[in-house]
Order: sequence, then structure tokens, then C-alpha cells
Amino acid sequence: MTTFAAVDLGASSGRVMVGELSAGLSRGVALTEVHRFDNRPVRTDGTLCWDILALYQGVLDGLRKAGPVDAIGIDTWGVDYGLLGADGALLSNPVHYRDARTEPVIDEVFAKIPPEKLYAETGIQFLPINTVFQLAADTRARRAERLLMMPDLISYWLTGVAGTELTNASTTALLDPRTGRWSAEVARRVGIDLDLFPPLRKPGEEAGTHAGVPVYAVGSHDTASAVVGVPATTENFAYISSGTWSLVGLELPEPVLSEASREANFTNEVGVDGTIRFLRNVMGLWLLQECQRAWEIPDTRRLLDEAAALPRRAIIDAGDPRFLPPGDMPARLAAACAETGQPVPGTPGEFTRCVLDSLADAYRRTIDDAARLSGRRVEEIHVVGGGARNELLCRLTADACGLPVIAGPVEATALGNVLVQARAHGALSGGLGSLRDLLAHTQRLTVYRPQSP
Ligand code: ADP
Ligand code: LRH
Repeated sequence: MTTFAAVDLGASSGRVMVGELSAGLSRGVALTEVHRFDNRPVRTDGTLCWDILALYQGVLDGLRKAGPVDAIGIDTWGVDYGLLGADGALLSNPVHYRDARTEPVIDEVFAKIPPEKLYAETGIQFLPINTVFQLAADTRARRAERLLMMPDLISYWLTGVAGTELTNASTTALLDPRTGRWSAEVARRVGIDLDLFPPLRKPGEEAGTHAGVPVYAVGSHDTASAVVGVPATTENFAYISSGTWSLVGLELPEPVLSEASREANFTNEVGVDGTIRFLRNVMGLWLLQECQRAWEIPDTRRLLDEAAALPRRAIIDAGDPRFLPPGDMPARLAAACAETGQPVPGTPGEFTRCVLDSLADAYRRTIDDAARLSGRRVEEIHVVGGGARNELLCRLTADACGLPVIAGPVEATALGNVLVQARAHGALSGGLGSLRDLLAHTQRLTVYRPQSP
């Protein structure tokens, strides 16, 4: 038996999970959550920041609770980073991607490099959160010696070794997904110093050691690990990595950098083993989380029960950037319904129903677009992440898409993290297909078949 600690920092919570891999006839992987902690952003002096020291403390507490392990792997959300000075200390708290600082610089960046060129070079969908815009807005970057993406920062603090993991580097919109190298052209035009980034490293490379235990680079972008953790047994699958965001799309061998793909706002993120995640960021369960914060109703179960008893009434565009910043989400949802002449939800149950119907509708459009733009066929949809627990959303998704939805594992990200470590450590071998087979045979999954209307 070999054991691996997966550190997985999501936008709503961080967790440390231990994956136990058994060999021989009972070959399988079992995951135990040893520590979970809230991820609560803080606004200081008008800027929304990550509470990075609290998160790091959570990581250390989790690793202590995990006990002896054979290796460690780290993944977090994409696009965000910390800046270090010459002495190696953080210059400031890492800024949250939902902070409004990029708004004024987007047009300035596009004046230096038109959106068509930026997309042709990097294949990343336009989102105001992209690192390229954050860096253009970040005056402190000029004083920095080094930039570490969020998982690389945690890894650096654990090991003392600095590197830039490839899958997460691709979320910056500064990397060429065809070559897996930085785009010198984009950096030059926007005025970003690529020397800030320590050398690139691939998933599976050793990143250093922590207390004598190897720390492996994994798919350190959480979505990269989540897609490794999709228990697909066919090539014709779509995935929805369903958490704070919904990442909806296909795994491809090559990027699709066409104008049609740019216009449809599809991203080409670099995945594990040279794969490409061809997907669209859909606003996700953030829409509901932010309503729950406004209503002060943490009990999701109650809201889902109420929503399940209601009919479909109003649909909003779950890709609309107006929903990106924190703030009064029910008011924004109500305004979007009113503007489009639809019934305005009144009760929390009605808002919940509107959010879930809107997500299912966005999933259908996204999967149709992904199949069309890539020329691929989709036979089944895998839903992984916390949203796999949302039975109503899984059912609505199956019905909207007219395809079977296979829900689970909830902790696909941690599983993908563990499997890539295990392979790097020599405890497993083979490509993504054989890693996924292991999951398909050992994880509890729920199938939702589409019902005709
Ligand atoms: P992230 O990694 O972005 O922090 P998660 O994958 O942990 O997100 O998913 C969090 C979301 O999962 C919550 O916002 C919630 O909507 C959903 N979720 C978690 N548990 C349940 C549950 N028991 N029933 C329904 N939804 C759930
Ligand atoms: C999901 C995620 C997503 C990014 C966003 C910033 O956690 O990593 O893939 O686009 O966060």
C-alpha cells in the first residue's frame, strides 16, 4: 500500500485528502478527507485578497493530520499569483481574481495586442480574471523579483524550491498551448517580464521535498486534476467540473485556435500528458453560493428541495460577466429576468430553481458548441466536484442535454492529484485511460438518464 497526500485548494474550501493505493488483486484507490477549511477572502483597503496565510496554515494542519505519506501533490484554482521581493518575502497578499482591478486595463491590453492575436497565440477564452490582465493592472509586479502562481507558492513554501507548473501556467493567457512554452510575443507586447516566472515543470516532475517527503508537480491547476479524475471509459465524453465554477467541455489531443472558437469564447488549457482541455468557464454554483450568502441560508439541501417542487420559469445567461463580482446576487438575477421579460423569482426556492435551470441550459449550449467546434461526438457527460452531489442539477442537465449524466466522484480533483503523484512515484503506470479505468472500477457513481419532456 502506498499513500499520497493531495492538497486541493478550491475557491470555497481547502482540503487535504489522503489517497491509499492498493496493489495486486484488490488494486484500487481510496480517498479520506483528513482536513477541510473555509476559504474566506478578505477585503483590505478596497482590494479583495486571498487570506493566503490562513490557507497555508490549513495546508500545514492537514499535512500533519495526514501523518506519514509517500508523497505530496498540490493543486489550486488558476490565474492568481503571489509576488515575491528580492528577499523571497511576499510583497502583498495575493489579489482575488474577482477583484475589479482588471476592468480599466482590458482595453489597454487589447490596444497592444488585439483579441484575435492574443487568442491565436494562447487559446485562452476572454475572461477579465486572466493573469495577463491582472499583471497589466498590477503596479507591484514592476518591483517584484519573482512571481509564483498559487499552487507554486504553496509548493515553494513547503519545499524551498521555486518552479512554474505547466497546466496552471496555461491559465495565464501567456503560454502557447501548441508548444507548452511561454509566448514571448504576447509578453513583449503587453510588457510582462517572463523572467519573473521560475522555470516551467510538468506534472509528474519532482518539485522538491517537504520534511523528507517528495512533493510532485501534479496537474496543479485544479481543473487539470479534476479532468484526470473523470472516470470515463469512452473517448466520447464531455465533462462538467462542477464547483464554484462549472468548467464544461472536452479533452482533445490538440488545441482549437480558430476564430469560430474564439467567438464562442472557448478556452484551450494545457492538461496532463499533453492533453488540451477545450472548455468554457460557466459561472457555476457561485451563483447559488452568493445568493446563500445574501440570504444567510447556508443549508443547500432545503433550497434544493424547494426548487425541485417548482416548475422551470425563468432562464438567465450563466455566462454573463455581470455575475462575476461579489455582491447582491439575487438583485442581479432578478434584474436579468426582468430585462428579458421573464417572471422575476421571489422566494429563495424560486431563485434556486432559476439558477439551476440556467446552468443546465448553459451546459447544453456549451457541450453542443464544443462538439461542433472540435468535430467530436459526445455520448455521455461526467459531472465531478461538489456539484455532483446536486441531484436536481444533474437531473436537469441530463434532460437539457438529452444525454446520460454520470455523477461523481465528488473529489475527482484530489483523485486526479493522487493518481498523477502515484504514477510519478512508480506505484502506477500507463496513460490517462488506465488511470481513469481505476476510478471507473472503484468509485461510487450515479447515472441520470434523460427524461423526455
Ligand atoms: P470548489 O472546489 O470550487 O471550492 P467544490 O467542488 O467543493 O467547489 O463544490 C462546492 C459546491 O458544491 C457548493 O457550492 C455546493 O453548491 C455544492 N455542494 C456541496 N455539497 C453539496 C450537497 N450535499 N448537495 C448539493 N450541493 C452540494
Ligand atoms: C476552478 C478554476 C477554473 C478557473 C478559475 C479561476 O477552480 O481553477 O478553472 O478558471 O478557477
